[in-house]
Amino acid sequence: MSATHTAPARDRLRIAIQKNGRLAEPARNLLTACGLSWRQSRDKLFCYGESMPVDLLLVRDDDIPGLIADGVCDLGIVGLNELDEQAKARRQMGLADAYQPLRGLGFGDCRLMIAIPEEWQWSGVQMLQGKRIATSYPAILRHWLQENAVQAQVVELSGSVEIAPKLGTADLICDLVSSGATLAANQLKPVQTLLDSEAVLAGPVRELSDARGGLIAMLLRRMDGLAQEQATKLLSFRAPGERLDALVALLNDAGPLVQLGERDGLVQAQALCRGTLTWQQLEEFERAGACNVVLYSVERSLA
Ligand code: PRT
Ligand code: ZN
Repeated sequence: MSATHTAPARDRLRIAIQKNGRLAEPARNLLTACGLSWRQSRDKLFCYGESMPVDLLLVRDDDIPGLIADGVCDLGIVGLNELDEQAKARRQMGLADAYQPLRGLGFGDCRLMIAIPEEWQWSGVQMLQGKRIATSYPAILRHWLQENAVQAQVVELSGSVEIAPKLGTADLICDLVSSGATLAANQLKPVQTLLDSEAVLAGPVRELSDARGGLIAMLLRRMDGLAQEQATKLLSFRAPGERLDALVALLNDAGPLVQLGERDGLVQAQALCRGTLTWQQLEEFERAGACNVVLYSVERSLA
């Protein structure tokens, strides 16, 4: 009997995304922007890919890592928090890695944080010694406690973690935070980050060798293209010709400057810029001699 297990080859790719919830719509929008379309409506569990052989499975986010591990789906869009929790739980059970984040997707940002009652003074990790910590992320929390040599009791809850201190079932919590409003409403304050999270595209640990491998490569290329487009801006401005070099030097990662002509002693110029430009950077640009400064979004670029 062979010791190696070979998954049956499939020629259609299957992606698991959240059916309802915070990541459902942005995940679908991202895949649509990558040129995918489906036959079924959004409330169905399975969407058959029309433009490409890429099908969707609409599920609960908690199920996504397991679906990839079992080979039911090839890719998934899920919070790094969920993926990392299940990956660490597998390791703690002695199981091999079964999935990995392939790309950060730039939405669903949040942080997994330790939060303590407002009236406590945070004096560092060691003050957690002997405390009861409520969380829905027991594997990440246990791993972190161990790394910091802290012995604490992990109280595992599937929801409403933030009310545990009030109910007396825990002393403090470890939960996801985005605006911080939920913590404040429960008289808790965030003091320590365990994980910076965002939605990720998760995939198998080994590349797939059948047709699905090519489909994944194409999807990744399109996602990278989209990310680059979103990060590219066109900066347009007017400035005295002798100030142009100094002005371009202020822009990090700007493409070649294009001069569109001169009027009233000022050159009309444009440059493609990668990354974000803050208000402060634009104001500094103006102080250095530029006027009529406008920053445009770029729809498509072959530059
Ligand atoms: O039904 P299903 O199981 O699929 O959905 P779910 O209810 O488990 O997940 P959902 O839709 O709430 O979240 C999906 C993913 O969104 C999470 O796994 C995170 O990756 C990401 N995300 C981003 C968040 C938040 N921000 C967030 N703020 N997930 C949850 N929260 C919760 C948090 O747990 C806390 O209760 O919002 C509250 C805190 O928010 P603030 O703004 O008050 O700090
Ligand atoms: Zn869930």
